[in-house]
Amino acid sequence: MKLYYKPGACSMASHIVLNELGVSFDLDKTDTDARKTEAGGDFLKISPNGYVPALVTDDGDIITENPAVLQYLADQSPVAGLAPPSGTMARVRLQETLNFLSSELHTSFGPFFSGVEMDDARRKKAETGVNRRVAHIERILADGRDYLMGDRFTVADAYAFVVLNWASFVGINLDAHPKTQAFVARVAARPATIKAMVTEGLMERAA
Ligand SMILES: N[C@@H](CCC(=O)N[C@@H](CS)C(=O)NCC(=O)O)C(=O)O
Repeated sequence: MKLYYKPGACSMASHIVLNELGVSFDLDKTDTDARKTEAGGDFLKISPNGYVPALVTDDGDIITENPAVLQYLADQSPVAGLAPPSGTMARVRLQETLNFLSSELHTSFGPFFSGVEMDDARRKKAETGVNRRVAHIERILADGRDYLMGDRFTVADAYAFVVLNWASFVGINLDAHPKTQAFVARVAARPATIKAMVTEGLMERAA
């Protein structure tokens, strides 16, 4: 398998999951602005919309869109338990959560990465949008669970971690969401997450 990624972008969720699974895979760093991959390929031939993640399977299929890529990866090693079995209500709940992460939480960060300067009023509105979505994460975690779907880490946690981690990057304070902050720290401490962050150049290798 080969994952096309951009350091720190949402593709890092799939990178974390690949590490969690312990499978072998290749990475190709992508410049989404230049539409080029590090290996010299035309990224639009891989991902016609020009965004990461894009996963090329061992059979040569190309999968895009975070919820699809993440569930495909989880289904490669069901014993790892990174997604409940298809056809169960637990799987529907995972899909519900992945869609929330993709269409609501992830999208709410859009204004911060649009490249368009925001005045104070616009920034405040964008921050309110993020906080409203993070409040939903906080509600999910309110019963004391460690991870979004319960006591077990799933692909949804990898995705949520990557997006929530952008908050500090763009200067959004999450102090109003203490359970979410603890969740971010919990996922950050997982060896698979540390390995992905080191590989993507977001942190120094631990001594
Ligand atoms: N709907 C897509 C969105 C993916 C996305 O927003 N990718 C961003 C990085 S987080 C990207 O590659 N942006 C570059 C661009 O759009 O040119 C998904 O869920 O996979």
